[in-house]
Amino acid sequence: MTAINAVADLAIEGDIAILTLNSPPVNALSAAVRTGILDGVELAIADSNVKGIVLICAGKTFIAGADITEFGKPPVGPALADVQAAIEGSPKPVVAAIHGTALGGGLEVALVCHYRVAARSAKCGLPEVNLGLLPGAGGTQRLPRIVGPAKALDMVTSGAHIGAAAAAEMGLFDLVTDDAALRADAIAFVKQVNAEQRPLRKVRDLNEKVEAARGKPELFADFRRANARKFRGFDAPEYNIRCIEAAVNLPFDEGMKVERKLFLALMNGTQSAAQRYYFFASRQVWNLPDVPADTPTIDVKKVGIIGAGTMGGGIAMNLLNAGVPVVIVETAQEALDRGMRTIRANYDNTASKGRITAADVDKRMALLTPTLELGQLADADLVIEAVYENMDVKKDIFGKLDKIVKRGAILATNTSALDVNEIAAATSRPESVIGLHFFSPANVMKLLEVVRGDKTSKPVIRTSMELARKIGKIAALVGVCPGFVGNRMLAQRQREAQKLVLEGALPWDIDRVLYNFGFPMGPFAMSDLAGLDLGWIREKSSSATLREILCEMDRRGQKTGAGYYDYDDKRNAIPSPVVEQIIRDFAARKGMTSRVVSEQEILERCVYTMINEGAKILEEGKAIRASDIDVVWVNGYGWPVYRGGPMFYADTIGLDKVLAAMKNFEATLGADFKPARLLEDLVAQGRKFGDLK
Ligand code: 3H9
Repeated sequence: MTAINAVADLAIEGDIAILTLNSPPVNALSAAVRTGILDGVELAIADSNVKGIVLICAGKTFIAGADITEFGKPPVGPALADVQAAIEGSPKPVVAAIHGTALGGGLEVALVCHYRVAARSAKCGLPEVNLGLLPGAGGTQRLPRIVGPAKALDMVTSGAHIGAAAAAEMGLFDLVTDDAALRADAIAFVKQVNAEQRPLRKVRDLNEKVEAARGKPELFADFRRANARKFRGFDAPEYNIRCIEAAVNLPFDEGMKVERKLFLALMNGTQSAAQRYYFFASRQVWNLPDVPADTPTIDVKKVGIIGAGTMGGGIAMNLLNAGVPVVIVETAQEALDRGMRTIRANYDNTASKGRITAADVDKRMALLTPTLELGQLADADLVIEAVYENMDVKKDIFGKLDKIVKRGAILATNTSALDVNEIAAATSRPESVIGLHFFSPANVMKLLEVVRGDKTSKPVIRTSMELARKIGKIAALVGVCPGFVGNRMLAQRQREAQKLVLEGALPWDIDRVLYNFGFPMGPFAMSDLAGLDLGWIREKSSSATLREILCEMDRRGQKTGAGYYDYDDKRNAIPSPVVEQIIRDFAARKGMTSRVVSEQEILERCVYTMINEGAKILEEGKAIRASDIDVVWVNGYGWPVYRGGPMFYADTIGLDKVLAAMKNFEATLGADFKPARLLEDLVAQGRKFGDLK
């Protein structure tokens, strides 16, 4: 065996050279890996005893793509295109032996090999779109030549990982084999290619499928139309589509030029910078400086959930999906039955769409035990309280749990804003108490805020984070403060939205600005969806706010056919002249004179105040890092990932600009805009949120 460099070695077995890459964690195409491949292939080609080459990887995966950490830095080492040219132009057959995930540049390297053999558990895909990019190493030109333009469009714009069997069916893999036999079967495959004198197939020369689609622009027009909603605001999907169009309409080398040009345009843009940042942010969030990964954890074999309402039921489903037995507790049989029926109906609905089988539904329901007895939670390892937001009720429940549940179990509250320390103080074991703030609908939303109380123990924190990962959530560890990270920042936006309406902007003006910014909907459309009467009590309502007035008129949101907006029978929102008049009258009563509010003012007041609050959260140590705040916003509140998150966005536009605007607003509109100390300090030091360690 010859070591090519630190990450590649070449073994000659009989007349076959086996080039093995070993660059943990994911064999990304760093300069060293590119050098290793290039030198290894050249050495094998130069060796007259070698008749064929197998390219294989050590560790958990085949090449998972370009090395994202190299992006934006000056290029070093050989260009990937030169590495690929050496493989594709090799006079001896090169076979890729694929296990784990062949993604992005990894699949593009496999596509210049003459053949591909894959382990049964392997997957492949071109996920560049999720980084705001497109496959920039020939992927957009070679993929449609194998799978056809229609499937290629799906793959490059979704970034989906395709299983080995499906990939083989599409022609991407030439042989699928048992995982343990991959190396041996890949070697056998090259020998067979030689024995049968099969051609050294170059994907670039396969023109049949792209030519068949030529002169059919409707393929692309239809695809764009069908996905317009999904792609809204993102640059990368459109650029990916243009590349597939180029593959169909232009000769290979011309198509490659289009791909290069569009790849560089994306790479140099702010969207990809934001999405690449988010990729690392979403991994960083699991890193807890004072609660390392080797902190002992508690084995969670049985979970109790208090409350079978929407929240409790949704939380239960997360656990059942992961195979964790759940006991769900209610105070009345009727509520318990209703909760059970809802869970069952949700599962049946998923099964009817073919996403799970009827057997899956039965298996999950069998793990769920309904009860009216709190005593049934005595041996639970984790109890999650999910009743309505009332401190006295929660304290009462935690006091009872303290007496019932075994020592060492985790006692969690799903509160979205209340003081976890106060709840913990209702027990004799505050170290076991933590907040697990699920977002609604809890079985769908990815985010979990794990709220650490002053006394929460490290094993309880670590266990909560691990459990979050197990049930497929993305968790951010936050500290106790009103609304924690997400709702605390949201409150700023809500307050400004309400104030802006009294100053002269209409709900739909504000919604439009935030929608165009990239949110799925604005605050007023959101209120209509959630129901304006959340927390509204008719007896106490005194027309004191717009919301009260609307609720009193039975305009309680989409469910009553009217809220801030009117709704037609297809639930399309229509700006309401009635509401406009109500607003004008209400503002007049408050002595406000209406003025024209610019779109820029709407955006700045709604978003900069959130950023400012984020700065305060960091200042107070309620979030570990600025990027954790961004993870919360992308996953919990629909912040457009192509803008990274509020803190990254602030860094992108410039903290000095945010500070200047806050100061201006403070001078005219008062203390709501007082800049955070951290914001002032960073600007004074010429630093960004991203520079904070
Ligand atoms: C591309 O290929 C462009 C080309 O078309 C054109 C070029 C000209 N680079 O996710 P994990 C790190 S764009 C650098 O936790 P898993 C990751 O940060 C690329 N680092 O593991 C983490 O580090 P740490 C297209 C990378 O098992 C560690 O590896 N490819 C890269 O849950 C483990 O990662 C992609 O977009 C990378 N490419 O999932 C694939 N990938 O331990 C991106 C990972 O310090 N990667 N790291 O936190 C993935 O989707 C997942 O990592 C994968 C493994 C599925 C591979």
